[in-house]
Amino acid sequence: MLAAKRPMPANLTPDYLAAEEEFKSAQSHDEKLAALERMLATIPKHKGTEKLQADIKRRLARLRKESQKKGTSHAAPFWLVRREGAGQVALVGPPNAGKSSLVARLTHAHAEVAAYPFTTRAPMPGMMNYEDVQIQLLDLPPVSSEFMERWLPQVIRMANLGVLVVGLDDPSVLEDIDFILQTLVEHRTPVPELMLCNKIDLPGTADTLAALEDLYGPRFRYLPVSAATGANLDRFAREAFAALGIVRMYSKPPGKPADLSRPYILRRGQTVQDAAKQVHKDFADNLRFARLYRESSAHSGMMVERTHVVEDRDILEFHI
Ligand SMILES: Nc1nc2c(ncn2[C@@H]2O[C@H](COP(=O)(O)OP(=O)(O)O)[C@@H](O)[C@H]2O)c(=O)[nH]1
Ligand SMILES: [Mg+2]
Repeated sequence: MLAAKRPMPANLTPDYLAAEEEFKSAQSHDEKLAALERMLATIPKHKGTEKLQADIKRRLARLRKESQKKGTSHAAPFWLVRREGAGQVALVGPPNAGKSSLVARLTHAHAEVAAYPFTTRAPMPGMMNYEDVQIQLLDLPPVSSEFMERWLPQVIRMANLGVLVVGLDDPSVLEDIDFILQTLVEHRTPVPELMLCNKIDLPGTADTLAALEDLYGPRFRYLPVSAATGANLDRFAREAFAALGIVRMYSKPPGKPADLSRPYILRRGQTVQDAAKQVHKDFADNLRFARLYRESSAHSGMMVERTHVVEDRDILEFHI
Protein backbone atom coordinates (compact mmCIF):
# COMPACT_ATOMS: atom_id res chain seq x y z
CA MET A 1 0.00 0.00 0.00
CA LEU A 2 0.95 3.59 -0.40
CA ALA A 3 2.86 5.40 2.27
CA ALA A 4 1.91 3.31 5.25
CA LYS A 5 4.47 4.95 7.48
CA ARG A 6 4.26 8.61 6.62
CA PRO A 7 1.22 10.82 6.85
CA MET A 8 -0.18 11.34 3.37
CA PRO A 9 -0.22 14.96 2.27
CA ALA A 10 -3.42 16.04 0.63
CA ASN A 11 -4.03 16.36 -3.08
CA LEU A 12 -1.49 13.93 -4.45
CA THR A 13 -2.45 13.58 -8.09
CA PRO A 14 -2.87 10.33 -10.03
CA ASP A 15 0.23 11.31 -12.03
CA TYR A 16 2.25 11.59 -8.86
CA LEU A 17 0.91 8.36 -7.39
CA ALA A 18 1.70 6.56 -10.64
CA ALA A 19 5.26 7.86 -10.52
CA GLU A 20 5.54 6.71 -6.91
CA GLU A 21 4.34 3.23 -7.89
CA GLU A 22 6.87 3.29 -10.68
CA PHE A 23 9.60 4.12 -8.19
CA LYS A 24 8.59 1.24 -5.95
CA SER A 25 8.76 -1.30 -8.71
CA ALA A 26 11.88 0.18 -10.28
CA GLN A 27 14.77 -2.26 -10.32
CA SER A 28 17.67 -0.55 -11.98
CA HIS A 29 19.38 2.61 -10.89
CA ASP A 30 18.24 4.44 -14.03
CA GLU A 31 14.63 3.41 -13.53
CA LYS A 32 14.70 4.69 -9.97
CA LEU A 33 16.21 7.96 -11.09
CA ALA A 34 13.63 8.42 -13.84
CA ALA A 35 10.77 7.64 -11.45
CA LEU A 36 12.05 10.09 -8.84
CA GLU A 37 12.35 12.78 -11.48
CA ARG A 38 8.75 12.14 -12.46
CA MET A 39 7.70 12.28 -8.82
CA LEU A 40 9.35 15.65 -8.41
CA ALA A 41 7.82 16.94 -11.63
CA THR A 42 4.29 15.82 -10.74
CA ILE A 43 4.09 16.45 -7.01
CA PRO A 44 1.66 19.28 -6.22
CA LYS A 45 3.75 22.19 -4.95
CA HIS A 46 2.21 23.42 -1.72
CA LYS A 47 2.95 23.56 1.98
CA GLY A 48 1.50 20.15 2.68
CA THR A 49 4.02 18.45 0.43
CA GLU A 50 7.18 20.38 1.39
CA LYS A 51 8.60 17.56 3.48
CA LEU A 52 7.92 15.06 0.75
CA GLN A 53 9.48 17.32 -1.89
CA ALA A 54 12.61 17.67 0.21
CA ASP A 55 12.71 13.93 0.70
CA ILE A 56 12.48 13.29 -3.04
CA LYS A 57 15.22 15.84 -3.72
CA ARG A 58 17.46 14.18 -1.14
CA ARG A 59 16.96 10.77 -2.72
CA LEU A 60 17.54 12.22 -6.18
CA ALA A 61 20.78 13.84 -5.08
CA ARG A 62 21.98 10.59 -3.56
CA LEU A 63 21.18 8.56 -6.67
CA ARG A 64 22.81 11.12 -8.95
CA LYS A 65 25.94 11.06 -6.82
CA GLU A 66 26.05 7.28 -6.99
CA SER A 67 25.78 7.34 -10.74
CA GLN A 68 28.64 9.83 -10.96
CA LYS A 69 30.82 7.54 -8.91
CA LYS A 70 29.97 4.56 -11.03
CA GLY A 71 30.16 6.59 -14.20
CA THR A 72 26.81 5.22 -15.36
CA SER A 73 24.67 7.29 -17.68
CA HIS A 74 21.78 9.47 -16.63
CA ALA A 75 19.75 8.38 -19.59
CA ALA A 76 16.13 7.58 -18.85
CA PRO A 77 15.20 3.94 -19.50
CA PHE A 78 14.40 3.33 -23.14
CA TRP A 79 10.76 2.54 -22.47
CA LEU A 80 9.97 5.90 -20.91
CA VAL A 81 8.15 7.93 -23.56
CA ARG A 82 7.84 11.64 -22.95
CA ARG A 83 4.26 12.79 -23.26
CA GLU A 84 3.57 15.04 -26.20
CA GLY A 85 0.46 16.71 -27.55
CA ALA A 86 -2.86 16.85 -25.79
CA GLY A 87 -2.53 13.44 -24.15
CA GLN A 88 -0.88 10.04 -24.32
CA VAL A 89 -2.98 7.00 -25.19
CA ALA A 90 -1.53 3.52 -24.67
CA LEU A 91 -2.75 0.73 -26.97
CA VAL A 92 -3.05 -2.40 -24.88
CA GLY A 93 -3.75 -5.76 -26.41
CA PRO A 94 -2.77 -9.33 -27.23
CA PRO A 95 -0.34 -10.19 -30.04
CA ASN A 96 -1.59 -9.63 -33.61
CA ALA A 97 -4.57 -7.48 -32.61
CA GLY A 98 -3.46 -4.79 -35.02
CA LYS A 99 -1.98 -2.26 -32.56
CA SER A 100 0.95 -1.47 -34.81
CA SER A 101 -1.28 -1.32 -37.89
CA LEU A 102 -3.55 1.19 -36.14
CA VAL A 103 -0.64 3.39 -35.12
CA ALA A 104 0.78 3.20 -38.63
CA ARG A 105 -2.57 4.13 -40.15
CA LEU A 106 -3.39 6.93 -37.72
CA THR A 107 0.01 8.57 -37.37
CA HIS A 108 3.17 9.14 -39.30
CA ALA A 109 5.09 6.74 -37.10
CA HIS A 110 6.60 3.74 -38.83
CA ALA A 111 5.27 1.03 -36.59
CA GLU A 112 6.44 -2.44 -37.45
CA VAL A 113 3.54 -4.54 -38.72
CA ALA A 114 3.94 -8.26 -39.13
CA ALA A 115 1.83 -11.38 -39.33
CA TYR A 116 3.71 -12.89 -36.42
CA PRO A 117 3.51 -11.96 -32.74
CA PHE A 118 5.96 -10.00 -30.58
CA THR A 119 7.27 -7.74 -33.34
CA THR A 120 6.95 -4.61 -31.24
CA ARG A 121 9.63 -4.66 -28.54
CA ALA A 122 9.78 -1.05 -27.40
CA PRO A 123 7.11 1.63 -27.05
CA MET A 124 6.59 3.38 -30.35
CA PRO A 125 4.91 6.79 -30.19
CA GLY A 126 3.10 8.54 -33.01
CA MET A 127 0.86 11.59 -33.20
CA MET A 128 -2.78 11.23 -34.24
CA ASN A 129 -4.71 14.27 -35.44
CA TYR A 130 -8.08 15.05 -33.97
CA GLU A 131 -9.48 18.28 -35.43
CA ASP A 132 -6.94 20.87 -34.30
CA VAL A 133 -5.18 18.83 -31.61
CA GLN A 134 -2.68 16.03 -31.65
CA ILE A 135 -3.01 12.96 -29.48
CA GLN A 136 -0.01 10.75 -28.86
CA LEU A 137 -0.62 7.07 -29.50
CA LEU A 138 1.73 4.52 -27.97
CA ASP A 139 2.20 1.27 -29.82
CA LEU A 140 3.27 -1.31 -27.27
CA PRO A 141 4.39 -4.92 -27.13
CA PRO A 142 1.56 -7.35 -26.36
CA VAL A 143 0.20 -8.32 -23.00
CA SER A 144 0.38 -12.06 -23.40
CA SER A 145 0.45 -15.11 -21.18
CA GLU A 146 3.47 -16.34 -23.13
CA PHE A 147 5.63 -13.33 -22.51
CA MET A 148 5.29 -9.78 -21.31
CA GLU A 149 7.92 -7.06 -21.07
CA ARG A 150 8.48 -6.34 -17.40
CA TRP A 151 8.12 -2.58 -17.84
CA LEU A 152 4.83 -2.73 -19.74
CA PRO A 153 2.41 -2.11 -16.83
CA GLN A 154 4.36 0.95 -15.76
CA VAL A 155 4.16 2.47 -19.21
CA ILE A 156 0.44 1.81 -19.39
CA ARG A 157 -0.03 3.37 -15.98
CA MET A 158 1.93 6.47 -16.94
CA ALA A 159 -0.21 7.10 -20.02
CA ASN A 160 -3.19 9.44 -19.72
CA LEU A 161 -5.47 6.77 -21.14
CA GLY A 162 -5.35 3.08 -21.94
CA VAL A 163 -7.34 1.59 -24.81
CA LEU A 164 -7.86 -2.12 -25.30
CA VAL A 165 -7.23 -3.37 -28.84
CA VAL A 166 -8.38 -6.83 -29.88
CA GLY A 167 -8.50 -8.62 -33.21
CA LEU A 168 -11.96 -9.98 -33.99
CA ASP A 169 -10.30 -12.78 -35.99
CA ASP A 170 -8.41 -14.01 -32.92
CA PRO A 171 -9.68 -17.49 -32.01
CA SER A 172 -8.56 -17.03 -28.41
CA VAL A 173 -9.86 -13.47 -28.04
CA LEU A 174 -11.79 -14.26 -24.85
CA GLU A 175 -8.84 -15.87 -23.09
CA ASP A 176 -6.66 -13.01 -24.27
CA ILE A 177 -8.98 -10.35 -22.91
CA ASP A 178 -9.35 -12.16 -19.59
CA PHE A 179 -5.61 -12.51 -19.25
CA ILE A 180 -5.09 -8.82 -19.95
CA LEU A 181 -7.75 -7.71 -17.46
CA GLN A 182 -6.27 -9.96 -14.80
CA THR A 183 -2.73 -8.74 -15.50
CA LEU A 184 -3.74 -5.08 -15.32
CA VAL A 185 -5.57 -5.59 -12.05
CA GLU A 186 -2.59 -7.47 -10.57
CA HIS A 187 -0.36 -4.56 -11.48
CA ARG A 188 -2.82 -2.00 -10.16
CA THR A 189 -3.13 -0.53 -13.61
CA PRO A 190 -6.44 1.03 -14.65
CA VAL A 191 -8.52 -1.21 -16.89
CA PRO A 192 -9.43 0.50 -20.20
CA GLU A 193 -13.06 1.40 -20.82
CA LEU A 194 -12.81 1.58 -24.57
CA MET A 195 -12.33 -1.60 -26.58
CA LEU A 196 -11.22 -1.22 -30.17
CA CYS A 197 -12.50 -4.30 -31.96
CA ASN A 198 -10.22 -4.41 -34.95
CA LYS A 199 -10.41 -6.24 -38.28
CA ILE A 200 -14.15 -5.69 -38.72
CA ASP A 201 -13.42 -5.92 -42.46
CA LEU A 202 -12.96 -9.70 -42.18
CA PRO A 203 -15.96 -11.99 -42.75
CA GLY A 204 -17.67 -13.38 -39.66
CA THR A 205 -16.21 -10.80 -37.29
CA ALA A 206 -19.58 -9.12 -36.62
CA ASP A 207 -20.62 -12.29 -34.77
CA THR A 208 -17.52 -12.17 -32.60
CA LEU A 209 -18.23 -8.51 -31.84
CA ALA A 210 -21.80 -9.36 -30.78
CA ALA A 211 -20.47 -12.18 -28.58
CA LEU A 212 -18.03 -9.81 -26.86
CA GLU A 213 -20.79 -7.27 -26.23
CA ASP A 214 -22.96 -10.00 -24.76
CA LEU A 215 -20.26 -11.32 -22.51
CA TYR A 216 -18.72 -8.14 -21.13
CA GLY A 217 -21.77 -5.88 -21.36
CA PRO A 218 -21.41 -2.33 -20.10
CA ARG A 219 -17.87 -2.84 -18.75
CA PHE A 220 -16.63 -1.52 -22.09
CA ARG A 221 -17.57 0.74 -24.92
CA TYR A 222 -17.07 -1.29 -28.08
CA LEU A 223 -15.84 0.38 -31.22
CA PRO A 224 -15.56 -1.85 -34.29
CA VAL A 225 -12.74 -0.57 -36.49
CA SER A 226 -10.49 -1.68 -39.28
CA ALA A 227 -6.89 -0.64 -39.55
CA ALA A 228 -6.99 -2.15 -43.03
CA THR A 229 -9.90 -0.12 -44.45
CA GLY A 230 -9.88 2.79 -41.99
CA ALA A 231 -13.49 2.11 -40.96
CA ASN A 232 -14.54 4.08 -37.86
CA LEU A 233 -11.07 5.42 -37.16
CA ASP A 234 -12.42 8.98 -37.10
CA ARG A 235 -14.73 7.89 -34.31
CA PHE A 236 -11.76 6.48 -32.41
CA ALA A 237 -9.99 9.85 -32.48
CA ARG A 238 -13.15 11.56 -31.20
CA GLU A 239 -13.65 9.02 -28.42
CA ALA A 240 -10.01 9.21 -27.38
CA PHE A 241 -10.26 12.99 -27.14
CA ALA A 242 -13.43 12.76 -25.05
CA ALA A 243 -11.98 10.09 -22.77
CA LEU A 244 -8.84 12.12 -22.11
CA GLY A 245 -11.00 14.57 -20.15
CA ILE A 246 -9.53 17.66 -21.77
CA VAL A 247 -10.95 20.80 -23.32
CA ARG A 248 -9.61 23.31 -25.83
CA MET A 249 -9.42 27.02 -25.23
CA TYR A 250 -8.48 29.78 -27.70
CA SER A 251 -7.11 33.11 -26.68
CA LYS A 252 -8.43 36.34 -28.17
CA PRO A 253 -6.55 39.62 -27.75
CA PRO A 254 -8.96 42.52 -27.07
CA GLY A 255 -10.06 44.17 -30.28
CA LYS A 256 -8.55 41.46 -32.44
CA PRO A 257 -9.77 38.16 -33.81
CA ALA A 258 -9.12 35.00 -31.80
CA ASP A 259 -6.15 32.87 -32.71
CA LEU A 260 -8.00 29.72 -33.69
CA SER A 261 -4.90 27.99 -35.01
CA ARG A 262 -3.50 27.08 -31.63
CA PRO A 263 -5.71 25.66 -28.90
CA TYR A 264 -4.55 25.65 -25.32
CA ILE A 265 -5.29 22.36 -23.59
CA LEU A 266 -6.92 22.33 -20.16
CA ARG A 267 -8.20 19.53 -18.02
CA ARG A 268 -11.97 19.38 -17.86
CA GLY A 269 -13.05 21.35 -14.79
CA GLN A 270 -10.25 23.90 -15.01
CA THR A 271 -11.20 27.55 -14.87
CA VAL A 272 -10.63 30.89 -16.55
CA GLN A 273 -7.89 31.46 -13.97
CA ASP A 274 -6.08 28.26 -15.06
CA ALA A 275 -6.51 29.26 -18.69
CA ALA A 276 -5.03 32.70 -18.06
CA LYS A 277 -1.99 31.12 -16.42
CA GLN A 278 -1.32 29.04 -19.51
CA VAL A 279 -1.48 31.99 -21.86
CA HIS A 280 0.86 34.18 -19.82
CA LYS A 281 2.18 33.82 -16.31
CA ASP A 282 1.36 37.45 -15.54
CA PHE A 283 -2.22 37.11 -16.71
CA ALA A 284 -3.23 34.88 -13.85
CA ASP A 285 -2.11 37.34 -11.17
CA ASN A 286 -3.39 40.47 -12.83
CA LEU A 287 -6.56 39.21 -14.39
CA ARG A 288 -9.55 41.49 -13.81
CA PHE A 289 -12.08 39.58 -15.86
CA ALA A 290 -12.42 37.73 -19.10
CA ARG A 291 -14.91 37.82 -21.94
CA LEU A 292 -16.22 34.57 -23.30
CA TYR A 293 -16.97 34.04 -26.98
CA ARG A 294 -18.22 30.93 -28.65
CA GLU A 295 -18.06 30.36 -32.37
CA SER A 296 -21.54 28.94 -32.49
CA SER A 297 -23.71 30.72 -30.02
CA ALA A 298 -25.21 33.83 -28.60
CA HIS A 299 -22.41 34.16 -26.06
CA SER A 300 -20.64 37.05 -27.58
CA GLY A 301 -18.41 38.73 -25.16
CA MET A 302 -20.20 37.77 -21.97
CA MET A 303 -18.15 38.70 -18.90
CA VAL A 304 -16.96 35.71 -16.89
CA GLU A 305 -15.22 35.37 -13.54
CA ARG A 306 -11.91 33.68 -12.80
CA THR A 307 -13.81 30.73 -11.41
CA HIS A 308 -15.83 30.13 -14.57
CA VAL A 309 -15.23 26.55 -15.77
CA VAL A 310 -13.86 26.40 -19.30
CA GLU A 311 -15.75 24.33 -21.84
CA ASP A 312 -14.36 22.77 -24.98
CA ARG A 313 -13.74 25.38 -27.70
CA ASP A 314 -14.28 28.40 -25.47
CA ILE A 315 -12.68 31.57 -26.78
CA LEU A 316 -11.43 33.81 -23.99
CA GLU A 317 -10.40 37.43 -24.04
CA PHE A 318 -8.35 38.25 -20.97
CA HIS A 319 -8.51 41.71 -19.45
CA ILE A 320 -5.76 42.73 -17.06
N1 LIG B 1 -7.83 -7.87 -42.29
C1 LIG B 1 -7.20 -7.08 -41.42
N2 LIG B 1 -5.95 -7.39 -40.99
C2 LIG B 1 -5.35 -6.58 -40.13
C3 LIG B 1 -5.99 -5.40 -39.62
N3 LIG B 1 -5.14 -4.81 -38.76
C4 LIG B 1 -4.02 -5.56 -38.72
N4 LIG B 1 -4.14 -6.64 -39.54
C5 LIG B 1 -3.12 -7.69 -39.74
O1 LIG B 1 -2.93 -8.38 -38.52
C6 LIG B 1 -1.57 -8.75 -38.34
C7 LIG B 1 -1.01 -8.19 -37.04
O2 LIG B 1 -0.99 -6.77 -37.13
P1 LIG B 1 -0.05 -5.90 -36.19
O3 LIG B 1 -0.42 -4.48 -36.45
O4 LIG B 1 1.37 -6.27 -36.35
O5 LIG B 1 -0.57 -6.36 -34.75
P2 LIG B 1 0.06 -6.09 -33.30
O6 LIG B 1 0.81 -7.31 -32.93
O7 LIG B 1 -1.13 -5.89 -32.41
O8 LIG B 1 0.92 -4.86 -33.39
C8 LIG B 1 -0.84 -8.23 -39.58
O9 LIG B 1 -0.77 -9.28 -40.52
C9 LIG B 1 -1.77 -7.13 -40.10
O10 LIG B 1 -1.64 -6.94 -41.48
C10 LIG B 1 -7.32 -5.10 -40.09
O11 LIG B 1 -7.97 -4.12 -39.73
N5 LIG B 1 -7.87 -5.99 -40.97
MG1 LIG C 1 2.90 -4.67 -32.85
